[in-house]
Amino acid sequence: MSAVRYELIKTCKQSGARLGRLHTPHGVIETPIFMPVGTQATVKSMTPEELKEIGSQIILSNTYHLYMRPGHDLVKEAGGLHKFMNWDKPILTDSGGFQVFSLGPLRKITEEGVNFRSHIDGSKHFISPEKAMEIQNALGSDIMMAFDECAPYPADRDYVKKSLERTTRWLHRCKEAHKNTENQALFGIIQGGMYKDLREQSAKEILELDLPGYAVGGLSVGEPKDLMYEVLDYTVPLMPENKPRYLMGVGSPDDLLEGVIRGIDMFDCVLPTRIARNGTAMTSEGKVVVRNAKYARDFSPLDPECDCYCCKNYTRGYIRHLVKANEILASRLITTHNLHFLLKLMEQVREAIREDRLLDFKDEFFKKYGYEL
Ligand code: PRF
Ligand code: ZN
Repeated sequence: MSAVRYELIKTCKQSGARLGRLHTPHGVIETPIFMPVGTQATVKSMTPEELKEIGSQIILSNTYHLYMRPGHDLVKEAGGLHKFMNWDKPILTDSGGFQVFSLGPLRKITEEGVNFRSHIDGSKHFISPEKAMEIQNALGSDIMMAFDECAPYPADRDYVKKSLERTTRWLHRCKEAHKNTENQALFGIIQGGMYKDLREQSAKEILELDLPGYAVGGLSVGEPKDLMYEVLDYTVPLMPENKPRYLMGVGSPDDLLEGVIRGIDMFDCVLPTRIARNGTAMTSEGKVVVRNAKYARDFSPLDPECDCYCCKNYTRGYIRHLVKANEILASRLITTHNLHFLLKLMEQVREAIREDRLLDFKDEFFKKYGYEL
């Protein structure tokens, strides 16, 4: 038995969207779902109680960062990541591949794995598929991602082909090295850049391993939005119906809707938490850059339609003051609101799928929200 099981509840009559349930060792997740990012074993500025309060069902954490600091052995000694950070709901860990590749000149890729220097102290390290599994096994996440290479954009066809073939070989090594299949599910990642035939090749190779879930990687790497939607148009239909489909690193409201419509079940992104910390809110009327001078005397809530703790109790003018004064509470309040906004959006999306009106919901949402972010 696999640690994670996807239950398809229904498919939307207006689109490719699916309503489902993901059963994990730490509870059931309603899909489609957005996963807040807790890179360093914390969703920045939020306690687990606060995350639950705004409706987080699952969070994402990062192998690379926890390996660098405090080290996976220490987390294991603490009783695993759930216990270490006091979060008893599901956790998905990314493999470190993507984060290591983001280090740029600090890293070198070989068939064996990736050599890199720490972003913290410059010390030398190596992550291979086997190491990525060892680290994630020690962390004890419910869902572990395969160690892959996310090709940059743009990249020539020849490079992307070699890269996706290496990602397939790495996936075989991940599966072989994965201990603890009873409690942790390994998800494979489809690569292939913006090339249709290469996405088909990657999907075919990756699906052969018969894993409990699959992700689409290599998107939202700087390509135009329409190109990402086009790649999803031909990639998602290649993925199995009876397994969860995860679009990695995507989390703007418009991309979430476009992804769900094409059949994606899971998303993660640092966007809502990152822009919160520089004073930007996602609202039902679009982006509100609350640090702007025009909000100084605006004593209405961040989002008049929102019922989160922040919007029920504080004004734009007050939050702007906190942002300008560099007060910690600004980050906490806007993060609370932004996460609540995206989690509520996904709840509305699930409701719309249930009632076969997701396209109508999307039109209505865009009319108010606009297309920014
Ligand atoms: N691979 C992994 N993590 C990721 C990505 C990927 O391709 C992306 C792509 N946007 C985000 N996070 N392992
Ligand atoms: Zn709010």
